[in-house]
Amino acid sequence: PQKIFLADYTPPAYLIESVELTFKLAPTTTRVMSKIRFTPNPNAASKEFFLHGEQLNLISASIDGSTVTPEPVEGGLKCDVPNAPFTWEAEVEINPEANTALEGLYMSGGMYCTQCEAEGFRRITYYPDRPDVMAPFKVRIEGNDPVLLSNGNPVASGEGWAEWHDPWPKPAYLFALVAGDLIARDDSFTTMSGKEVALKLWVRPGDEGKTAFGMQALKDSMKWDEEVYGREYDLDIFQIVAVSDFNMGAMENKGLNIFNTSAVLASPETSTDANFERIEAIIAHEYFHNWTGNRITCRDWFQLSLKEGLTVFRDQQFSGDIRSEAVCRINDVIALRGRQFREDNGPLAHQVQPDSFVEINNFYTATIYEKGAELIRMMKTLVGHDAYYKALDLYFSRHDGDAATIEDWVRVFEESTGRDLTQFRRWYKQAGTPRLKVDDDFKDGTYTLRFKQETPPTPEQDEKLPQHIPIAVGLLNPNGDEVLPTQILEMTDAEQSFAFEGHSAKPTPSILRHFSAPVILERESSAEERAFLLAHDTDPFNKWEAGRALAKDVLIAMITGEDAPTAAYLDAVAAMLRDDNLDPAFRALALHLPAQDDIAQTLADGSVTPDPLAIYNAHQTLRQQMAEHLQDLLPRLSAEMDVSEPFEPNAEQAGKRALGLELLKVTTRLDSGAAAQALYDRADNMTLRMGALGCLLEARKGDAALADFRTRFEGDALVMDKWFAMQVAHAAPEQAADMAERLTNDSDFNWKNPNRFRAVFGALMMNQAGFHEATGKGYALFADWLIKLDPVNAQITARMSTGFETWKRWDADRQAMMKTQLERIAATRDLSSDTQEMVGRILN
Ligand code: BAL
Ligand code: ZN
Repeated sequence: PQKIFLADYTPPAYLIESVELTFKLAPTTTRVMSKIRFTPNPNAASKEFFLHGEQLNLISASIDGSTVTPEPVEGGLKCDVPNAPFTWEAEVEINPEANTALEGLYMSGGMYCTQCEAEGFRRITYYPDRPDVMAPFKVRIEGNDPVLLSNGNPVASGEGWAEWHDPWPKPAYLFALVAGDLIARDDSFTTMSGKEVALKLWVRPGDEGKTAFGMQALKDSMKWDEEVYGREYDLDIFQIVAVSDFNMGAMENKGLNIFNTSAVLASPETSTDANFERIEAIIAHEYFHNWTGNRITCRDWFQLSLKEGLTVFRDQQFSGDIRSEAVCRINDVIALRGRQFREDNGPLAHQVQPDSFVEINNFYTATIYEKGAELIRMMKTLVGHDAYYKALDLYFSRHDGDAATIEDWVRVFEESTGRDLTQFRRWYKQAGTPRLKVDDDFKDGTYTLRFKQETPPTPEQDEKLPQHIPIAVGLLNPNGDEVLPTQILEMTDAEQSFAFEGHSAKPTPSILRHFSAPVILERESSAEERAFLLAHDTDPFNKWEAGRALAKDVLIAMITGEDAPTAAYLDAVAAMLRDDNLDPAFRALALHLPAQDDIAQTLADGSVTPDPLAIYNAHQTLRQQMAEHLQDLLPRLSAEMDVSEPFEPNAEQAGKRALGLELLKVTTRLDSGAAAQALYDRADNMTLRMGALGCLLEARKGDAALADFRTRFEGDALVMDKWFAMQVAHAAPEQAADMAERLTNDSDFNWKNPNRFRAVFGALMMNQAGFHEATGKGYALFADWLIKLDPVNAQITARMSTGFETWKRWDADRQAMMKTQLERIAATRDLSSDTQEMVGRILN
């Protein structure tokens, strides 16, 4: 496979004035007719006419009406063309039914759908499939399906045909087509300038009952983007389609978003609170792309974070505004640490703006998305609220209609705010998570914080320069009163001190409030100080962080055989739980133990080889100690968390359920699952049902509930995904791989469906002690299935190969076993370039 370099970017040789496509749909022999008006690009040096094309059967081609015979070349075709505007026409045949990669035009359960980002359009017809070639599209679809959809506004339709027109120039990756037997939830939205927009959420018959929440989330998103960013929708209609076989969560095609069913269908009986929250965020995310991604798109795929980082940041803001900001921020940071820090501290670490790639599909990563969002957040913190929105206004007005770059984005901020962001640009170009070491000093009333920053080497980047880090700091006096409200310290040097004068006693610092930068804070701290901050910090993020740090101290001390501050932790948790002024959602988060992966990474960071079983056992022990310590509190608190009102997926009810279920986990350690079984039996919503089932599985008492769960939900694919995933997620370490294997033999294990494959193998990856079980059977099983999936769906295979990305973290035996499996995958005949790239990078 060939590497592509950012430095090699050249403008397209030809631009497009208009595109007309006609689809004659047939499952194995779809014909696509294209009529494209090209014009030479005056800014391009090259005059070579190259069109991308993969797996296409060219039937005919002509230029200005004269038949031509293009030259087939690697990845497409070339042709001699006039040195003036011309019309290219072509007819190709494609086979949607044979398309298991789910890129381009494919079939999902008898319905036609498309996925074109990043490079799927070249599997539909010959085209300059690069994001900087933008054009308005007219599409005619002919087919037997009752519903025929494409981007933009409907023009006309009749029996067996429909025509669509998208007036907004767009790159091919935003093209979409859907045809099938679908049913719509209809609604409408009046934009801020009074324009009526028709809204349609299309699903398969039978799923209509799961569309109300998604529609409401869409309307909330449209309103929010008007109110907060001044962005109005720009077509007569906005449509969402739910599809069962989909590689991603969802896709922001102009005016016609296509969603994985798991990211849009919701009902209380089948979806958990976490599902509702995720669905709301993804609907918002895809909708927000209409401006940050579609109206302003990316010049090339090295700029992917331009649209993804910004759009994730916007969806995080949205969720924070309509739910609890503090709880959303904590959850976002948990996800960032769990995925992005793991990536950034292993062989797959890469820049937010990469310099090169082989397969762009491999760069839809937590670094591009979540770290990218953190960079936007830091820019906002540095310039302030008003300046941020002023810069965004300039970005939208200056770059509307452009295929822009990250450099364009940063320059807008510089020009709008007058700040020099030269050093800040390093965040886009330096991979790796900075370590921020802090110590302090108190003398003559002056309190001093001394910071040192260092970013460890990452692949192909040994040397790192200091980053521009916004550090939000507050100070508390010994009584727990805040004596310095949050200030933003700007660290730009490798070492830097900040002094705070006029303190009569040494204050306690609250550092990196709100997680103001994506760094790992390293500070020696006592259990007393952590407990003090958990009790008194006014910043909810750092209040939670103090409890988490204390829990980590306990777990790590248990593992390394040192004195664990268990009593201090348990007392602090009990005090926090008793505080009825605290949001139940916050208390639930504070009760949640740090992930086992997080503990492993912290140990490895400190040059201690982690033992997955020892980490698992420490978790178990601490949970048991928690149960014994908290048992007096449990009955009252659990009763208070009962929600008597009808189910609503709002933050308030969800918070109560979350805390109730955290308490149930604790209770289950004392009653062997009696309360969990009772809850399972009376649960009328999926949040409680699944929470109770999880507890029963942990107590190894889940057989009856599991059987009942299957009987209830056998025909519901999304719920059956949960049934598969939970059994692996909650399996004991020595049983997880066997369980996964057994489930692959289940008649409902439809492994070509990405959701089902991920349910089993995603859960195995996440069950750390199970995946890393000492005999290596988890590794072997996982590799077997990646090898099997690769020829069917390379994108999912490559993405899931990240299960092996931590291999260098573990002991010599495990390293050797993981390496053996990685090499076995790498040696597979005809391995996709996607998986080759990933496995190669993991091994290096
Ligand atoms: N653009 C791919 C799906 C998403 O990030 O919205
Ligand atoms: Zn996105």
